[in-house]
Amino acid sequence: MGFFDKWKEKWSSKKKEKEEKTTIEEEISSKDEKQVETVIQEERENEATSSISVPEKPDKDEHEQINIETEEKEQILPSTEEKEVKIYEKGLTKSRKSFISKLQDLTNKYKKIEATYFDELEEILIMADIGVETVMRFIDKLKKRVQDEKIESPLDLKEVIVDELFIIYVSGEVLSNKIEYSENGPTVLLFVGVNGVGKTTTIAKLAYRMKNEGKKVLLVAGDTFRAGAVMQLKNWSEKIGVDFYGKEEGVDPASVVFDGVTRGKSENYDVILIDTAGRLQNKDYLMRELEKINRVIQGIMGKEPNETLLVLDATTGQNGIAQAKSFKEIVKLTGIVLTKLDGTAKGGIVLAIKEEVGLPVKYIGLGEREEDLQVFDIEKYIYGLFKDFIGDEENE
Ligand SMILES: Nc1nc2c(ncn2[C@@H]2O[C@H](COP(=O)(O)OP(=O)(O)OP(=O)(O)O)[C@@H](O)[C@H]2O)c(=O)[nH]1
Ligand SMILES: [Mg+2]
Repeated sequence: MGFFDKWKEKWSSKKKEKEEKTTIEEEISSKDEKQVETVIQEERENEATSSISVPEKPDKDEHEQINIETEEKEQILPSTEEKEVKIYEKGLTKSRKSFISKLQDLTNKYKKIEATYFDELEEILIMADIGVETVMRFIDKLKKRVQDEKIESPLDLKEVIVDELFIIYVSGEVLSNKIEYSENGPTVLLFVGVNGVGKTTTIAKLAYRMKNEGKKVLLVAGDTFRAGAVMQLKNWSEKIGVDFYGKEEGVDPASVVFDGVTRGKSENYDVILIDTAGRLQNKDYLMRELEKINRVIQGIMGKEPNETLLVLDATTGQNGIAQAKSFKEIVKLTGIVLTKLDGTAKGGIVLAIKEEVGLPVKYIGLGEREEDLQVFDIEKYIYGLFKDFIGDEENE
């Protein structure tokens, strides 16, 4: 019984829909007979009380009705988790159509597992950006399982493949996707990464999420280098309705961060999100700049930023891994934001990051809308990727 069974049960859309329909029908019909009818009947008899008007003193029956309505709504409307699963599914479509359909073709091609099957599997996984070393280890493990468990057909290997890929992510060091919030005073999040990876839009999307959670958010324009970067962040702050602190282009970013974080602290912001310029071309310069920014934050807050998140563009594949390794040498990173997963057909990069960089992926970008920035969840990710590969067909 593998990892996938749990999520197949829970999230498989076909099964889910069927189950939901029956449950709702059953629930409604039983309520129709027992409760809803009575309540509606009584309400009808209750003079002049229309379904929209709010009586001054609601009686017991009306309370009951409200409860029933809420219950039914909860069953009909998708839960937040289901909505998130849909965003994962949609955002991973490209990868599913390419990488996963190749796995499917391979499974169909071989009646029996043989050496060339593994060669082809290896190639597919490497092409999916999983990373050569990880793939090698994975294939060795798979071969051993095939031998130990006497697996003969590629069909029987499907779930083993998914399980083993999942194990790559969850084994060894436990990587938490949780953001470290401060108990007292503002939580400071610093975003770093090379040009164009999606730092500024990630900050905007995250600020939007946090604002909707009721947090008081301040954006600080620490990228004073690129022309238009300050304005871009300011425009975002206006669009999403959060506060902004910035100075003109060319000003020392550490001085902007100093003033911004000072304001954030004195005005009791919950979260301060700091944008930076990612000039990796000049490592020494960038290192000094980020050190200075860190010193400034430490001076005001008495500690380092709660999180220093490296933003990586998933479509750059192994190049992104190289960026992560370089940034790790110059600044203390606490996690990764992996953007544009919707734009890659390779999807395996999350596993390579875990194996080769050793940092947790905290958020992923699955599209350009605000809700497309999702907290990274390995289970939803694996499900979103492999749902067609494992599928329900063998059970139906
Ligand atoms: N499809 C897709 N596009 C994204 C995602 N995240 C960011 N983008 C796009 O990527 C482009 C670059 O984003 P920016 O936020 O400006 O990147 P940046 O890292 O701040 O770039 P610089 O300020 O130049 O260093 C924009 O067009 C974004 O809309 C994502 O998850 N999916
Ligand atoms: Mg930017």
